[in-house]
Amino acid sequence: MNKPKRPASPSGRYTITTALPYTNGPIHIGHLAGVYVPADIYARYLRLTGHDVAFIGGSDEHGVPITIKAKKEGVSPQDIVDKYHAIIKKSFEDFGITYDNYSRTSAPIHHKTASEFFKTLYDKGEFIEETTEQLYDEQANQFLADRFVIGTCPKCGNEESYGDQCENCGTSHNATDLINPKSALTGNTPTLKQTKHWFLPLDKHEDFLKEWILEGHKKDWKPNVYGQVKSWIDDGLRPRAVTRDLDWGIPVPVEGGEGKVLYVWFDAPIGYISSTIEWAEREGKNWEPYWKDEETKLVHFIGKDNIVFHCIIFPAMLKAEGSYILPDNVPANEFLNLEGNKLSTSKNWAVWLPEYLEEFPGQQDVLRYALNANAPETKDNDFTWKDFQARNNNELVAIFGNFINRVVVLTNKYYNGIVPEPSEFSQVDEETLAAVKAYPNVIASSIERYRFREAGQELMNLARLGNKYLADEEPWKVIKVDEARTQTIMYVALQIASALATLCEPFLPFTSEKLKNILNVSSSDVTQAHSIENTWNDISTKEVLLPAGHQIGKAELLFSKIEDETIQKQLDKLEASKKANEAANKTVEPQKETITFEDFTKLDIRVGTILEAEKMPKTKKLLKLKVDTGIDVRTIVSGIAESFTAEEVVGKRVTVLVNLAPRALRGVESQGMILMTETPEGKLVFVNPDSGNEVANGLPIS
Ligand code: B3M
Ligand code: ZN
Repeated sequence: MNKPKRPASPSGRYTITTALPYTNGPIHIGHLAGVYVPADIYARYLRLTGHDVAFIGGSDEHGVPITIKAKKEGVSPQDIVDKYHAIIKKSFEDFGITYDNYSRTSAPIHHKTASEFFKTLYDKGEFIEETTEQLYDEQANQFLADRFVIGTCPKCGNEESYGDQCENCGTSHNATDLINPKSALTGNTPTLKQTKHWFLPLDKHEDFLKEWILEGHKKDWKPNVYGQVKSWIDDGLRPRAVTRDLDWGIPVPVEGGEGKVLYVWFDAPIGYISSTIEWAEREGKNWEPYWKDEETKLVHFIGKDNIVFHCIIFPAMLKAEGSYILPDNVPANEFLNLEGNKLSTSKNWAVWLPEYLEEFPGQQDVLRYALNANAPETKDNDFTWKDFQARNNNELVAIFGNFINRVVVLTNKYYNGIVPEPSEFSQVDEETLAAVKAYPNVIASSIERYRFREAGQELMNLARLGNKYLADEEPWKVIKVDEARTQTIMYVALQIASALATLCEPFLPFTSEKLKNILNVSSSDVTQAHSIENTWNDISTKEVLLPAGHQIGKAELLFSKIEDETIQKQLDKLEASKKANEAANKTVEPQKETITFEDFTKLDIRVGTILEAEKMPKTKKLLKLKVDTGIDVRTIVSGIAESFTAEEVVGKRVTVLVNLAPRALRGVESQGMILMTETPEGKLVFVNPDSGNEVANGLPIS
C-alpha cells in the first residue's frame, strides 16, 4: 500500500469547478468521463471528510457554437440555450452530480460579474486597444471569429482547425494565424477588414506564468497538463483579443465597444465566479473566501482541449485583476473514444446521458463505475459496451453485490437481521478488521492525487476482501458446528459491509444510499431513531462500525446482471449511426447527359399491374412477368430477382415503358421495361405510380 501524501487545504475550503458545457447539445460519456464523474467523486469525498466545499458548474451559453447550432436549426440562439440548458441541468441532477450551484452564463449575475471584471482590467490599463485587420466574409457580411472560420493549424497541420483553437493539438491561436482560412458560413476565402479590439497581453504575464507553473507546479500537476502548458509558454506568448465582432454574447462595456461582445473564453471562466456568487447569495454566505482567500484550494476539472484557457489565459486574467487566487490544480483528462472511434456529435457517435438515463433506469452507478474504471486519466481511452457489461457483471454484481447479498441474507436467516454479538477474534479476523481500517487512507490518497481510477479499484478491493473473508470462513458450514464462531464471522462481515456503504459513496452514490437503507443506518431516514451512519474517517477510527444488537433490513439486490441482448441493442444503435453516416457521405452518381424534350416525348410510359411472376430457371437476376399495361397484357423480363421474390411483386402497380424495342433474354422475348430506381442508400425500388414520392431520383433498370 502506498504511503499517502495528502496535500490538504489548510483552511479545509475547496472551490471545485467543472468546465461549463456549451449548450448546443446534450452531455455524452466523453464529457462525463473526462470532467463530471471525477469532479463529483472529488466533491463528494471532500464533503464526506468534513471539508467546506463549493462545487460549481453551469452552462456556457455564449460563443459561436451556439450561434451555429441556432442557424442550423433555424431558431434563435436563446431558444437553443434554453432548450439545452434545461436538458443538461436535469441530466446532471438525475445522474447524481452534486453541484452546490449550477448556473448559466446568460444569468444577469454573470453578465454583471463579467462586465465588471472586464471594466476593472480596462481601468487598470491591462488591455491593449488596437485596430487590426481581421478575417471578414463579404458575402455573409460578417467578421469571422473562432468557429466561424476553419483552416490549417499553423502548429500541427490539422486542416480543420478553428479560428481560436485547434482541437487536434490543443493550440490556441488567432484566426489570422490559420493557413488557407475558409468561412464556415459560406465556404468563401475571407478578406481582411479593419476593426478595433481589446487584447490581453499574455506576453506581459510570461514571467509570472513561468514561475507559477513551470517552477511551482512541475511536480504536482499531471504531466499531460504540465507538458501542454510548457510547450505553449516555450513557443512564446502573444497578446490575445478578448472581444469579438459578434452579436451573441456579453456587450463590451466600454466606450467604443458598441456592437462588440466579450470573447466567449473571456466570459465563460468568469462564470465560475458568478455561479459561486449566485450560490452564496442564495445560501446567505460570503462568496469571497472561495475565490480570494489564499488558503482556499481552487481546482478546475476540464478536458484536455481546455487546458490553455484554464492554465494560461484565465490565470493571467485573475492575476491582472489582482484580488483572486489561482488554481491549485487543473487535473485535465485526455479524451474518451467509443468503440474505437472518436466521439462525435455531428456523426451521432456517442452515448448520450439523457438516453442512457432513460434506457438504463436506476443504473446511474453502473455508468459512473464503468466510466471511472476507464477514465482517460493519462491517455486517450476507449469505452466499449462489452467492457461496460463486464464491469457490471464481473465486478459490481459478482464481487460487490454478491458480498453484500450474502451478508444480509445470512444475517436475516441466522439472527432475524440482528447484528450478532462477537466472541473472541481470530488472527484472520484481527487482520481483516485492521485491513478495513486502512482503506479510507488508501482511497483518499489516490483521490487527493487525482487518481480516481486507482481509487475506484481500491474500493473494489475492499469488496474483494469481504468476499474472500466469507469464502474462507464459510459461516454456512461453521453454523452447523459452532454457533459462537459463526456469530463472530458474521459480525466481522457486517463491519466490512458497513465500511463499504460509506466508502463507496463518492463512486457509487445511489448504491451507497441503498446499502445504508438495507443496513438501516441511513441518517436520511428520519423515521429511524438511530445515528450510526459513519463518516469517512470513522471507518479508520471507530472500533465498532455496526454494533451488535442493531437491526438491519431485508436483502435487496444492489446490481443486476446485464444481458447480451441489452448490449447488442446499444451496439445496433451505433451501427445504425454508422450506416446513416455512410449514406450521408456516399457520393451519388452524377446525372447522365442532358436530353432534349423531343427525346423524352419518344418514350411511351404507362401504368401497369403485374399479373404473374416467375423466376427464370438458371438465372440469378431475372423474373419473367406478365404485365397488364392497360393496352394489352405482355411479357416483360426484368432483372430484379435479387431484390424481389416472384410472390411479392404479383399485384404491384408499376410504371412500364411500352415502346422499347423487344429483345430476347434467355430465349424469352421481353416486350417493354418496368421502371425501377435506386434510393440514395442503394436499395432497388419500383417507380410506383401510386405513392409518387417513394423515389426522387435514380435510373431506370431493366
Ligand atoms: N464551453 C468548451 C467546451 O465545452 C467550453 C468550456 C468553458 S469552461 C469555462 O469544450
Ligand atoms: Zn493543431
